[in-house]
Amino acid sequence: MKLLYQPSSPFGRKVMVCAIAREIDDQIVTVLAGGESEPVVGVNPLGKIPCLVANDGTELYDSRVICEFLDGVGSSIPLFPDHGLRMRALRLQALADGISDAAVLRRGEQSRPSEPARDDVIEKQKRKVARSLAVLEADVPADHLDIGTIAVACALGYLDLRFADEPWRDAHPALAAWFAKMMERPCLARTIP
Ligand SMILES: N[C@@H](CCC(=O)N[C@@H](CS)C(=O)NCC(=O)O)C(=O)O
Repeated sequence: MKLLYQPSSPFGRKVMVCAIAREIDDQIVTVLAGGESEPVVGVNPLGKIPCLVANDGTELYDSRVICEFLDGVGSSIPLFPDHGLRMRALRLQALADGISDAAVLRRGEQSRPSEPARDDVIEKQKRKVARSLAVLEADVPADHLDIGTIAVACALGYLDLRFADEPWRDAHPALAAWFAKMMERPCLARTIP
C-alpha cells in the first residue's frame, strides 16, 4: 500500500497511528506529498492528503475512509468498535477532526497578511477549538485506543506543533493528563511530528 501524506498533518498522522496500532505499518510505503501536488490530485480531486493506494490499485482519500479501510487489513484488535461504542468513537473522531480542520484552516489564514475578513475567519476557528477543548475537558475520553481517542491525540498534537505559544494544558488539566498518558503509547510516541 502507498500512503501519500505529510507527517505534520494531523490527518496523515492519524492514518499512521492506526497502521502502527494495528501492526500493519510495515505494509505501507509512505510518500511525502503536498495537498495540491500532482500525485495527490491524481488520486484525490479535492487535492488533500492523506491518500492511500491499496495493493489492488484502489484509491482512497480522507483519513476517515483510509482508517476504516486499514481496520479491515490484518487481524489485530479493531480500532472501529462495534455497536454501542461505535457511535461514541465516531462522534469523538468527528469532534477531533473538526479541531484539526479549524487549526489547519487558521494556520493557513494566519500565514497571509491581516485583513478584517481574514481576522474574522481566524477568530471563528479559535472559538471552534476553544469550545471543543472545553467539551473534551468536561468529558475526558477513555484511556483505550480507538479511532476517536487516536483522532483526539492527533488533534492535540497538532495544536502543540503549530500553536505552541498558546498553551492549552493549564485550562484543561484533565485533558492534559489524559493526553500525556496516551502519548506513552508507541503508536503515538513514534509519530510525533
Ligand atoms: N477530511 C480530510 C482533511 C484532510 C486535510 O485537510 N488535509 C490537509 C493537510 S492537513 C490538506 O491536504 N490541505 C491541502 C489543501 O486543502 O489544499 C481528511 O480527514 O483526510
